[in-house]
Amino acid sequence: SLNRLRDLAAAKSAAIGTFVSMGNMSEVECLGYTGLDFVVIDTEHGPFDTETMMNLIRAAELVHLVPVVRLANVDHKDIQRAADCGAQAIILPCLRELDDFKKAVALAKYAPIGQRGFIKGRGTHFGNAPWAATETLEEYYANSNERLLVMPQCETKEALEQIEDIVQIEGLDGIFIGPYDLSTCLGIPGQFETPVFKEATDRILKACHDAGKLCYIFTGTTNQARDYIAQGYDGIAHNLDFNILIEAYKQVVADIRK
Ligand code: 3PY
Repeated sequence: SLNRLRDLAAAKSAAIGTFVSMGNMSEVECLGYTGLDFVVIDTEHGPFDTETMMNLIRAAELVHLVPVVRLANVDHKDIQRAADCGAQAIILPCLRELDDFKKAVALAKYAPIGQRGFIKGRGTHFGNAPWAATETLEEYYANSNERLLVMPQCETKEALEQIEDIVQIEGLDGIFIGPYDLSTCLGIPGQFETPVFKEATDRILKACHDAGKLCYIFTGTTNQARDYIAQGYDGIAHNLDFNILIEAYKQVVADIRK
C-alpha cells in the first residue's frame, strides 16, 4: 500500500513510534536510526509552528519514519496544512461528537470520500513524487486517500459511548487511544489496571477490529507496550522524546558514578 503503517498492520506486526514534542529536526533524524516505525509530531502540546512541523515531516521522510501529526483541533486550516505538508497520518485529540469525527475525515480525504481542497504544489506532490505520478486527478485523489490515515483519538466518555458508530465512518482509518485523557474522562485518572479502564480499551479495540480499522494506543512503560501488542493493538506510540532523553542520560550518569 502507499502507507507503511497499513502494511505493518496487514502483516500483523505492531508499529512502534514515539511522540516528538521538542520539535527538533536532528532529533527526528536520530530517531530514524533506532528501529522505530513512526513519529508523532505533536502540534497539540509541542511549542513549534507549522513551518517547523513541515521540516519535522521532511526529517522523518529522510530517515524513513512515517510522519504522523497530532493536531489540536478539527480545523480546516490545520488539517489542510498538515496533509499538504506530507503527514501520512493525522491524530486529533478529545473529540466528542460523531460529527467531529466525520468532519475530520471530510477535511483530510479527497473526493469522493471527503472534501479536501486541492492545489498543485510542494505539499501535494501531484505529478512529482512516485506515489503521486498518476495520469489523472481522480487516481491521485485515491492514492492520497490511501496514503493519509485519519486516526482520531478516542479519549472522551462521549466518544467511547458511540465508538461502534464512529468506526463505521467511511474514510476513518483507525482510532488512537489516549489512556491519560480517557481514564481522566472516566473518573479514574491514570488507573490503567482497573476493570473500568480495561473494559473501555477492550471495547475500543474490538470495535476497531470488527470494523476492519486500526487501533493504536499511547504507552508510558515498555511493559505496558508489550502487553498491548500481545492484545493485538496495531500500533504503540511510546512515551515522549524528552522523558526518554532524561531517562537515558540518568542511566548514563548512574553507570559512570557506580
Ligand atoms: C493520552 O494518553 O491522553 C494521550 O493523548 C497520549 O498522548
